[in-house]
Amino acid sequence: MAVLDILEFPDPRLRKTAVAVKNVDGKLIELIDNMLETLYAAPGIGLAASQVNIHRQVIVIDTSEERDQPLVLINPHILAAEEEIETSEGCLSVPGFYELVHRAQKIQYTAINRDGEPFSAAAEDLLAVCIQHEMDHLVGKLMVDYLSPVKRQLIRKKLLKQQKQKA
Ligand code: QAP
Ligand code: CO
Repeated sequence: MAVLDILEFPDPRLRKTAVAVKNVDGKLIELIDNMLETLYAAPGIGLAASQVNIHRQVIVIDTSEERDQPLVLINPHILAAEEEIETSEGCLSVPGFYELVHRAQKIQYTAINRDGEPFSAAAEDLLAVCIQHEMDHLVGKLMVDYLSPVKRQLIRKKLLKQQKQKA
């Protein structure tokens, strides 16, 4: 297993649209396991394949306290969404920034799991928010897109400066 490099805003590769997975084969399971390792190492609660520059519809999430309940979503779809919630969100691709974002509080969704089996489930609160945040990554959308242009530009400048210092 390996910890993967995470792309950071405003990297244009974060804007790519992910394609649906056709087969859950050994190579995809290796990607999933590397994404989980990357998620736990960060540490984070959610990571989309787009963030590690793999443009396939794969998400890993763990919102559990003990960090022992990995959730793998391949080709996720939201069937229904209701109620509104405003949560302070972070993003591994926007390190150091937490901002309020409106999302649906409850969702019903379908996806394929790590064993290649389709399933449907419901999620609420933090898990529901996290699934919506990660699904946005798969269509090249970022949490900063929900902020005012002024805030987004400020975050962009600060991160670019930070990235230049690291390089
Ligand atoms: C998305 O984000 C999320 O800035 C997942 O310095 C987050 O795991 C959805 C992280 C919150 C809903 C609520 C962020 C780690 C992790 C940082 C993450 C950082 C270190 C973010
Ligand atoms: Co994110």
